[in-house]
Amino acid sequence: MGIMDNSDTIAAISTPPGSGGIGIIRMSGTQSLALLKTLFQPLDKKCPFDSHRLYYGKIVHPDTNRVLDEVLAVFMASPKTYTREDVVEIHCHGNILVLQSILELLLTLGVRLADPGEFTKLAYLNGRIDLTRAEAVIDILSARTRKGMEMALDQLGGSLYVQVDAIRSSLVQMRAVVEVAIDFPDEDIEIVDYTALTQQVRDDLLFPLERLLRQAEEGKIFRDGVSVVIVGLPNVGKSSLLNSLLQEERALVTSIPGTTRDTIEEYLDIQGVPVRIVDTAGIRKNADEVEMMGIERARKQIEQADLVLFMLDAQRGIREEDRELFATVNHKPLLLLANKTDLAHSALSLDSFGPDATAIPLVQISAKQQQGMTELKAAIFKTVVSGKDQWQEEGCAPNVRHKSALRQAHDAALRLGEGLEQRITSDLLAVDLQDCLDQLNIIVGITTTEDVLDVIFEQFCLGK
Ligand SMILES: Nc1nc2c(ncn2[C@@H]2O[C@H](COP(=O)(O)OP(=O)(O)OP(=O)(O)O)[C@@H](O)[C@H]2O)c(=O)[nH]1
Ligand SMILES: [Mg+2]
Repeated sequence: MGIMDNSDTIAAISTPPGSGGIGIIRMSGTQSLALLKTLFQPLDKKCPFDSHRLYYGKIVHPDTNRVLDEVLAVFMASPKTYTREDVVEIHCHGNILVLQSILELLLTLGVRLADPGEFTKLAYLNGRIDLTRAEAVIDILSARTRKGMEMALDQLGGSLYVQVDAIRSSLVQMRAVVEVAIDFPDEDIEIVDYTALTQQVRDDLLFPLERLLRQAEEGKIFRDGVSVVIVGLPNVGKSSLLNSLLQEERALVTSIPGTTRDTIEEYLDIQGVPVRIVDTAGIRKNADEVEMMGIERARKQIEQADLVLFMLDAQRGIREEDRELFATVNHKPLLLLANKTDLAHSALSLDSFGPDATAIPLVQISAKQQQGMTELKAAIFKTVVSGKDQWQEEGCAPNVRHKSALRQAHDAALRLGEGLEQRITSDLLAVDLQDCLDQLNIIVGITTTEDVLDVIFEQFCLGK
């Protein structure tokens, strides 16, 4: 078996490592079908390899005739495929050793191992999907909540593309008007209807761009999630709360102060927001060396947190140490928790916390009895989302990359508006129009630079 140059054909294992019911190897490129025929022996000797049909057979090493696995194989003819090239998928048993042996065989036949995200990059480069849709694929793969998933699917369906494209169309049309005037400079004033253009800048550029920027703000929380840290003196019940929220005995709970030493983090879905919840070591002064290290980590978590749950013991009441700790976290967005309310005889008074604390929401809970959890989750949601929950109706969530281009497009549209007000000449108007258009082209991937593309596709896993 000689080595052939099949390097325009790429392959990778597309299912996650580990064992499962099936594992899939995907190939894309002109040699896909020929390669499949080299190593696949269909049960039906006269197998026609019709496009998009699954055939049963064996993968057999062409040199040794050893059977590598019993599989189902499918050939999909260009262009109705994921990459728009010829694609082959081999559905094997879900064992990484089987998958690797078949992949290695393909590589010895001259196939090139696909880079992470390369299949999706091909789909984009070959014009099947725009860049916002390619990015949606990453979001689908990494979504942690149902809502994040819905947002990503909407974007794959074109929710963002359609809105950006509508603005692009307006810009192209406005540019045409302005360009006519450039060709007839003497009649500039008559040709450019400044009043009409001013209105169009507002209605067709500024308003939709501003809406997209708002959506970026709102969507961020559902896409990226928030980090919430439970903080308090030792023994107030922080780990009990973590366990109660997760409905599992994740962290050790004892009546001994100083039980938790390391930080423990887990994920929760709170009404669609992926919440990273962190339990920390109780903070106190006279701790041993290991506990001190834990306290140091707790401090770091506090600084990185989007929200701090400051826990108090309602039975024990507020002590000087609580006040001192409060003063050190007071600069962060906070929720106050009065825990162990099942043991408390009277409501916790926050008077001694000073005027700062009166504006902070206080939630009464019993971590041990799992009381107040619904109220707590609602309070967390309200604090992190605060007024940003109109997202549902809009169904589009530009990411950080989109947002920065949207901002610049908005700046260009503002300049354009000012220019129209000052009756600047058409050639200058054309510059601002083009600046605005350039930014939108970056979003959908018409003029996106190679290094930006690299950053995007590097986020993918192998085989996608
Ligand atoms: N009655 C009652 N006991 C609780 C409640 N929450 C926690 N406890 C008890 O308080 C003790 C300390 O709980 P932990 O969850 O370990 O407290 P912690 O804040 O994580 O403590 P450190 O890790 O030492 O900082 C345990 O004995 C818990 O069973 C509650 O709501 N009610
Ligand atoms: Mg603990």
